[in-house]
Amino acid sequence: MQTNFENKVTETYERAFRRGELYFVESTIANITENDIEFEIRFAPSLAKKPTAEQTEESPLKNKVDPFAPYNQELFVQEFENHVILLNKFCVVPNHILVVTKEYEEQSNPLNQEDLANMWYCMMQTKSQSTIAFYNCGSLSGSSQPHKHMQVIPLPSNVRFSPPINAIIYKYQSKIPGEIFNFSELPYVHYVTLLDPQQLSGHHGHNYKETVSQYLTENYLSLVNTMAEGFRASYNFLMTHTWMMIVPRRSEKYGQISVNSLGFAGMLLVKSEEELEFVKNVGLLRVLEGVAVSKDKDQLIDNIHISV
Ligand code: B4P
Repeated sequence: MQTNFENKVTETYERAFRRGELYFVESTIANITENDIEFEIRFAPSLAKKPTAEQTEESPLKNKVDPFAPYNQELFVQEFENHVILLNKFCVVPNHILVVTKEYEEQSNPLNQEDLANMWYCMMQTKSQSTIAFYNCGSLSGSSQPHKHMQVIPLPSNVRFSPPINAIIYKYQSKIPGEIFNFSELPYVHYVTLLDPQQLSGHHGHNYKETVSQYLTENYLSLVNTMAEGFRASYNFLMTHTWMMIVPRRSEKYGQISVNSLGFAGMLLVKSEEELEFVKNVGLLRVLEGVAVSKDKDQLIDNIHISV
């Protein structure tokens, strides 16, 4: 059964779509398996026509309009004290939502307790499907809008490992919640922590939102603080019901392929046949390693040296 929140999201989505205020972008999925992970490559050719941030910067519209202030009322779902929940105007997956700050804040700012509380709220209120929340932080993280926004997308429930990166999580179930570790299967620097189901269950006092968001914030900050200081300006943050991950970035693209947080969940988006072939030939992990920081010691030392 759907929650009131889900009903509101679906109604808003359908109405905005009917009225031409929201675009559902058709895509097909190709799978490629590397290091025991069955990655999903989403091929969405019509997105290639959408102007990129780079193109927009070079165009006469240099002072880009902020799409979130004012936001399109047709995409509005709900408001909180400091955030609004909007539907994503260009979605590849239906009911993709954005948690946007009401006042302008930079997309390179770290998340605060209220950001995490409202991301978690959207995840908890989506009961009929699993979800993943993410934040493309900073200019190299794959973000195209500088106004602070977090995102939550529903995941397919008929797929065994959803998101695909979950295929390796089970090997790390003995890790203690709160402990920071990384997956040996991945060639790039990243930090993961498992979330404690007890801390998230609401058994800790009556102020559920406050205690849970405090717990999420502590875990998020310990991931951020584990990154070398110079990397804290651009990174991807991902959160599911059971884990959080952070991936420092050193470039936005590998070749033509722009990667956002979902790439590190094992879900990569490509916009042309050439990009699809490129990823198949080069290898998906190599693309991800190319935009992140390689675990290769020389590169790591080099990057830390440059960034401090
Ligand atoms: P950002 O954090 O700035 O960047 P992004 O998610 O990587 O999306 P981008 O804009 O770069 O789009 P792309 O073609 O790569 O997020 C900005 C968000 O605001 C986006 O969701 C954007 O669509 C949305 N937006 C822009 N104008 C808006 C407006 N006027 N009102 C409301 N929302 C507005 O990717 C296209 C879409 O596919 C993105 O939504 C992206 O998140 C999503 N996507 C990428 N990989 C995916 C995958 N593997 N599976 C499913 N979806 C995927």
